Amino acid sequence: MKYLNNIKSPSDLKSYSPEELEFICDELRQYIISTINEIGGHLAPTLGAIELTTALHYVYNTPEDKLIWDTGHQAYAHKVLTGRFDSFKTIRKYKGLSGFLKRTESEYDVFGAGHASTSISAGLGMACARDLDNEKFKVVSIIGDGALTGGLAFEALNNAGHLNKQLLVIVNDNDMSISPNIGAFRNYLVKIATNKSYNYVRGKIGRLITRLPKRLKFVETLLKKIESSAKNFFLPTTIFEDLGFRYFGPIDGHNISELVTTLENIKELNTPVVLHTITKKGKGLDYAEHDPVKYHGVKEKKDNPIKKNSEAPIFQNVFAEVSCNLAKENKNIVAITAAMREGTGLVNFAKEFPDRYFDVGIAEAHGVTFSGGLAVNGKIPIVAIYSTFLQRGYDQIIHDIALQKLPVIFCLDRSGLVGEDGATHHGVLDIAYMKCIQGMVVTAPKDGNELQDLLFTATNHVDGPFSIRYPKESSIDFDNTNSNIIKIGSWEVINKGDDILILAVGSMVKRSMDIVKNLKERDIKSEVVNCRFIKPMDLEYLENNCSKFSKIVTIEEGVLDGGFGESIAAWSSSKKLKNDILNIGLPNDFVDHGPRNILLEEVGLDSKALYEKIVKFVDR
Ligand SMILES: Cc1ncc(C[n+]2csc(CCOP(=O)(O)OP(=O)(O)O)c2C)c(N)n1
Repeated sequence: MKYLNNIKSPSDLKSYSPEELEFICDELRQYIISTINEIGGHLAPTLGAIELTTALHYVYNTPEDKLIWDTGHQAYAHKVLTGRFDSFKTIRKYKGLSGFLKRTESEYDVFGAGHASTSISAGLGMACARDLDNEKFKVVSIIGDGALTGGLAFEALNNAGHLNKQLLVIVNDNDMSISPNIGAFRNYLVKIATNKSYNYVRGKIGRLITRLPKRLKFVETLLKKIESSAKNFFLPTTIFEDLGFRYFGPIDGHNISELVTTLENIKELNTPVVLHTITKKGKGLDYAEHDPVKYHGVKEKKDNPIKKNSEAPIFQNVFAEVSCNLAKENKNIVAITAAMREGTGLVNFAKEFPDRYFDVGIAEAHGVTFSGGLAVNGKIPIVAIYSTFLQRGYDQIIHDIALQKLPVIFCLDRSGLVGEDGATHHGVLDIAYMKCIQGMVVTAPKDGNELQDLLFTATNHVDGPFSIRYPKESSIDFDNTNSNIIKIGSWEVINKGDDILILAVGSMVKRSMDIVKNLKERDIKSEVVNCRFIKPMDLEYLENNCSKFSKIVTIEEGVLDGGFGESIAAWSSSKKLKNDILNIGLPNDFVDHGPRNILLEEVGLDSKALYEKIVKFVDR
């Protein structure tokens, strides 16, 4: 790598001429493609942002000037250019670089990211702090058209237009979210980007400028003025201008010299500015350009499919099949996703029931309240959102759904530790945040068959909201036979024993069963209960059985504070029982990234660690 080897920080970039930046972009592209194809990670988003990243670090004086990336999945080139060229091979690996932005990783990652739509708010905050301190650095927030569908981004635009600070917002518009971007705002961006007359004039002028001999350089200014007038004529004003921003663009986000010139021209503007860049997701890699959905992220080459040890499909595939089956039987069932059609397993639902499928954009909060509206009018909404992203819709779950006892079904995908996406994406809070909501039924299936039954039960539950959490891993058992209604609040004893009581939740049921034999060999006979209802709990079982056991263990894949174990401890204490209770769960701390099985080992939730903890507990 002729160039990259010598770029240890963005200041090294500045020693090159604008013409050489193209070669640097080529190397970046080559390096990122070959590395990520080998080790896995987000691919297409970064390829679309290579020129933009290079131009930004070339023109701005980072890290004094602040570049704030939205979501962070497109910031791989930023990592490589900011001193992480060598460690780039460790991205998303255990103890390696994060796949998103992380302040503790680099001074160039000025604001952490992982969830979408945050960059304008964060940038505006920095701009205000700067002005309060009379500092002079520049603030640039980079946001994708997908992330721009999030309400938070609109709130920030509204606030920024009013505060009137220097803040450059770059819209990285590739017309894609993970799946094709949707929504009226997306249509609006397309309209600007594809205005035929303006683009015709722009193209002509652009070509003229590139052919101008050096001695006629002064004509360039004139031509640019003509272009600007053409823009005003064909695209009278944009919504951004109406909101108080100056708007520049649309410009070609892969034309590095145009990017550099434009950024240099607008750098000193002391107002809110939007620069609209048109990019291609997957740029420079044929197959990624043609199928950006598939190549949004790629797996590690040597990665084994999750099905390896089991013929059972992953929970997401069970959800995909069961939701379609239920929808065939019940015309009132509708499905809602917040821009995660593929991840949550709603691709077939969208195909089979296009009128009953709603992708609301990266707008979890809206998605929840929207489902409330559907429920009020007799629909049965299945809201499929990752546990971590549903945090965005928390007030809506309480105020719009639970308070009105609306029968909305929340399917909390990726609950527990997600693996390589790391701390921003682990779904470790949902037991705690759902459990405390009045009237919310909170469940976790032990396997695919139980997911099917819980979903069926949920579609028949009319008294209020119902939530189901499941991780991304094998569903252990799924034979797609008939669905059964499970009595609300009923647990299932799956192993009888009289020495110790193990109350296990969801993903921890199988892991508890895995150690029953080993415990028995040590003469510890364990009763294992599948606590599929985290709330309401099976009070009948607890009343009839708890006093028989002097030692109780609870196991859950969620943080201990506010978790299921606390419910058991509180119940036991309310009954003045004297059992010794061991709560096993996730630490009340942020867990980094790495393969899910390694992280489970690290936090002591693999079978071996569970066995050791329980033996120690019994022996003490
Ligand atoms: C709050 C939230 N919801 C969902 C996601 C999952 N997600 C990651 S990237 C992405 C698409 C972002 O699209 P865009 O901003 O246009 O970036 P692109 O990938 O097209 O470069 C989504 C939905 C997320 N990171 N955060």
